[in-house]
Order: sequence, then structure tokens, then C-alpha cells
Amino acid sequence: MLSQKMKDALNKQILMEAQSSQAYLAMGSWSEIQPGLKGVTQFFYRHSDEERMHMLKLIHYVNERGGFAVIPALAQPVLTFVSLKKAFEQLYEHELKVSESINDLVEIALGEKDYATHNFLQWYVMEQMEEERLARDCNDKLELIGDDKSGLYLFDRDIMTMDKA
Ligand code: OFO
Repeated sequence: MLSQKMKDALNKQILMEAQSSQAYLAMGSWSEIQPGLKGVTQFFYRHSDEERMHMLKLIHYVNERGGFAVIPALAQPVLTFVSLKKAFEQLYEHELKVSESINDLVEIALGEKDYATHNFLQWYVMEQMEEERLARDCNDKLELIGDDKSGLYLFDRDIMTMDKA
């Protein structure tokens, strides 16, 4: 059985994953109308789907452990970006916040002596490590590319095969 504190904290994480999914969906919709960003668009949409999966995993867990997963209302995400680099910077910052939030959850689980939740959260800890690395790689590449159009062309092509593994 989850403690009230744990339930509340997990429900907050459900909101965060839902917000992540919306934010990346908005990035995908923005990049889809920019010329030549087919690969990037696919990446954002795929990432949005993954965040939804993270949210669902939490929903099932909370409900299976005797809680009630609350489906949250969402604020409109940022819709437009001055550049692709800015969108990726935002994605990276967002992932850092998610990691922080997962770490807080781990701390709460330990404090509550809730070892089942602690164990459940380890998947998210590993996932965040990979997501941070991927977002950092993308930012580093875009930094190198600068305004070089052929670099951007290659980035868009390569991101289709860049994965977390
Ligand atoms: Fe990328 O955040 Fe979910 O966990």
C-alpha cells in the first residue's frame, strides 16, 4: 500500500510526464512545418510517445498499489521556437528537471521505507540517464553545426537513427 505522501508525489510525476509529452508534441508540430526537418520531427513525436508511456507506467503502478492515479489538466506548452537549437536547449533543461524530480521520488520512497516503489523507480533513474545523455549529445552537435546548413542536413538525417541504447 502506498502512503499518502508517496501517492501525492507519484501523481505529481504523472503530471510531469504528461507535460513532457505535450511539450515534445508541440516541438514536433513546430518542426514539421519547418523546411527539411523530417528526421527531427520524427524524433520529437517519438519522444512525445515515450513520455506518454512513462506516464502510463506510473498510472498503472499507482492504481495497482491501491492508490488512484489522477489524470491531470495540462497547460499549453511552448508552441514556437526561434531556432532548432533553442528547442533542443529547452528539451535538455526539461529533462534535467525530470531527473531532479525522479531523484526526489527515490528519496521519498526511501524515507517511507517503500522498497517496492524504490525498486519501481530504478527504471526511471536509468531512463533519465540515457535521456540526459541523448539530449546533451544533440545540443553539442547543434553547437558545432552553428549556422551551417549542410551540418543541419546531416543532423536531421542522423537523428533518425540516434537512439538511447
Ligand atoms: Fe524524459 O522524462 Fe519521462 O521519465
